Amino acid sequence: MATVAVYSDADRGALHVLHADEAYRLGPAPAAASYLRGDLILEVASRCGADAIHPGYGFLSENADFAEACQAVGVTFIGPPATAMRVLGSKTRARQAADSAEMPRVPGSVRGLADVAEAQRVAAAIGYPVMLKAAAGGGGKGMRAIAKPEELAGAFIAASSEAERSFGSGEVYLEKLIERPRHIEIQLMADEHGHCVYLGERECSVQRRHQKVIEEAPSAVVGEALRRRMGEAAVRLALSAGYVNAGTVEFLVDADENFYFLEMNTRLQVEHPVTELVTGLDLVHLQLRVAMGEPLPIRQEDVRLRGHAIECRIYAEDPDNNFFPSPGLITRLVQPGGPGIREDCAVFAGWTVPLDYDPMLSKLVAFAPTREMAIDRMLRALEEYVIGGIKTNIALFRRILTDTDFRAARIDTGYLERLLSFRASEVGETVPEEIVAVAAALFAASLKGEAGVVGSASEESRWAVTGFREGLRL
Ligand code: MV4
Repeated sequence: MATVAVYSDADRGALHVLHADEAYRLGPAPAAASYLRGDLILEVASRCGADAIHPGYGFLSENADFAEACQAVGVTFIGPPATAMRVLGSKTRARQAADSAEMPRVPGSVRGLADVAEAQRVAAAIGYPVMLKAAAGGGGKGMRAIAKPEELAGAFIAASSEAERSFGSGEVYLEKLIERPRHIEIQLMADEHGHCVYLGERECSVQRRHQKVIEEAPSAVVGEALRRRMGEAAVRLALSAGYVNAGTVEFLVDADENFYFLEMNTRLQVEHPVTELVTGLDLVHLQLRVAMGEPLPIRQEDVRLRGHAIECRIYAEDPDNNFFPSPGLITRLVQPGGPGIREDCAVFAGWTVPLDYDPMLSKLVAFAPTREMAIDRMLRALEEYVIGGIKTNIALFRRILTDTDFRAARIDTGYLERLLSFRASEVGETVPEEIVAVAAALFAASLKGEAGVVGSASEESRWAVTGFREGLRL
């Protein structure tokens, strides 16, 4: 199949443009003037005679209006029908759909709350702590945890006005708060002929501020029976919503292995490679076949999971500076490879990472027979990886993958924030004890200004001694 890329001014020299058979400019760097302009994208489609548009996993990928606009001009949108996107795009409507599909969901309301009084009644009925969520929200935006009744009225007003401002709809609803949940999701693929299969789960609990950092398949806590129950429930929901193409059903799983429907993502997701590795399927290829109207080439009993896959999302960001984005010129790039390593990389040496978009550089994926071996393979690959010129989060993965709790799969959605707040472990892990001892002795001596050690420096230059002390602080 011939491919056509679209690009913004910031992406003129990007890798996807280089790989495509043809490429067309959309507009200036800001997404609102380029990648979010559905009208311009459809203009390009008509100019080059494209049969179909793959929306990727950001920008317009979950935009029902864009899917409809494609349909209207006879271009296939590689994704679900706009109607299914609309039902599942509203959290409250999705919760109603979950009920008709007999899918377990978090207890709470299934439609928007009219006022504070109704919120009080619902919260009292389900019991505190509770969570207020925006019906049009996602990724944690417009979400509020509420521990006791006194906090509810203020939170209700704040959450609904935040939702109104962010999403153009102030509709909010209530859920019971699930404590220390895991985030586990089921990958689905449905065709236009009423067939739908589930392709196992992904464990996505290692997150920071609602951004996934590591994903793996399978989850260490999902056995065959739980997988079947979650998978069959996800398929029921998809079929009842008239869903077609790739989709993902998100669940919260509590410590007792109860699972609760959270929401459905109506697109292919960033982390789909881990599912491809454990199922041996090419999900984008399946998306194309389904979009061409073909029946799924596999039945549920053909889906076999093998081995373990783990993905690290490599970002241009500085873990030592609050994960601040670190765009700029990549001066050097040494990419890992070898047995069991897959890298889906978007950059090259000489490329300048623009500050206009999410600074994800690459997805590094390790595959091995067991979780233990996949983690070790990933550690080996991370050690080979060199990205020069910009700050990246590569070192953070070393910390996670060598952490005792992670290796024992003792993770939940709060795991990474807890690890990051415990900074002392970092120094002990990377600096040998002898060096710490020598540094401490020198530092103590410098404070006292003892004979010969650093006393002379302090008299000569305050800058020198300050620099020296900073250095000793590691
Ligand atoms: C929850 C929850 C606990 N209880 N709902 C955050 C993003 C949004 N999609 C749903 N989220 C949550 N909903 C109830 N009733 C905890 C979270 C949550 C979370 C969920 C998935 C992945 C990471 C998370 C991090 C913090 C909170």
